[in-house]
Amino acid sequence: MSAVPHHQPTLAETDSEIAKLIQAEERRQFECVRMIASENYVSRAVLEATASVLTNKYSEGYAGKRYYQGQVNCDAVEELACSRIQKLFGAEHVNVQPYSGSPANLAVYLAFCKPGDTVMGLGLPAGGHLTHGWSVSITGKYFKSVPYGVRPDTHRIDLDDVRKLALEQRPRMIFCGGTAYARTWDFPAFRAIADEVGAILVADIAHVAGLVAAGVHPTPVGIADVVTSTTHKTLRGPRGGMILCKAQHAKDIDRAVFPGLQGGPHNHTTAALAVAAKEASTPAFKEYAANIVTNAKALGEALAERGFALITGGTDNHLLLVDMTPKGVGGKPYAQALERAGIVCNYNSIPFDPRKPFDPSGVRLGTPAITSRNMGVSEMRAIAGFMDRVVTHIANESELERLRGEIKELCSSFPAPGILL
Ligand code: DSN
Repeated sequence: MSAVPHHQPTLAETDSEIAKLIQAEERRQFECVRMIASENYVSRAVLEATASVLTNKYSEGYAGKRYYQGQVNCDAVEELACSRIQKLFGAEHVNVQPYSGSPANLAVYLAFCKPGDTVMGLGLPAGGHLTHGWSVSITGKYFKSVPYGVRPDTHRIDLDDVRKLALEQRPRMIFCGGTAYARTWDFPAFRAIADEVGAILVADIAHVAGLVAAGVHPTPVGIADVVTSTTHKTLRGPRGGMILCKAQHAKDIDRAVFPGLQGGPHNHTTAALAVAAKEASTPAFKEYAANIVTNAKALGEALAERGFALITGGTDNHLLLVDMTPKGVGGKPYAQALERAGIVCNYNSIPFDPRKPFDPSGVRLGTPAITSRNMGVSEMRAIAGFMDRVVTHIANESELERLRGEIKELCSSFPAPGILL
């Protein structure tokens, strides 16, 4: 008798409900213009690694120093992922085990801070991340957080203000990086401020990691003490996190991730990250990253021509933050109408937003996913036109339905990585 059953039921046979939902999601991702700035399409190769038997294995510890036997393949996978990421970013040390960006950031707090220590990061309403010390996050509850903001006139970070705050507050740690900031981060300037007050400098490059890898955004590696990131945004890998640091911090970071914060790493994700790092080291990826920025600028210009108010007046990276107030509509109803027309983005607070976070003034747009479909400048102009028509016809469901058809038609000409429709 064979140990292997002749027929192993497929997902559709085992669980048709979930299979149908996955299929429907695949279709949605194919038929929509996806402009959530943190999302992307991973390659078929990354999807394959993510769906592999590596998910079956526990591997607490690090390569060569595990707590369970049977690591011959998982050690090699993690070593490959680390060495590829290390090379891609020029980092002295890499930890690829964080489950995502928030745990990566928490591990950094654990490595360097004690509860009650003062930390500084860009405030959430100004475009920072929850884990940079925002009040509702554990990082704002267990630490004394003194967020910096952006200037009321330009909506850009004012480094003189950051320095002044740092000199007053003497933080243990300063975060730079954000989720809704469309301008280049001046890492050397943050380094100088951190040095002046003796703070650890952490650069969270989750949003721009792919741009950094491709040399399209300046790198903080070698400047910040620690660099954290997700792996699934512009870097176009699986959902996960990573920490890059100077060699002198390697032990503290590794101990903070495991056993400090996490148990076994997700080996399937590690393998998929290794694949993504290999993809990101190619000339094609460099071109892709440059195109993300070209597209974001083109989309911004086309929107501005149509009277959309761009926070900071435009973008240096992959995202745009748009204040919908001059168009007479809130960010949330606009994002909802866009979705009905087949354009998916998120409503977002703008700096000094008079409205509440759950019903804010803005929308955030990003070009990483549509650029992965090889859409270019002429499609950006077409999308700006669609977005304008959605504002004009926001209460006209039949016009939104018509637009949905046009957007579906546009998408049908642009294959999406990982989707075989
Ligand atoms: N949720 C991510 C984003 O959309 O920017 C940040 O964690």
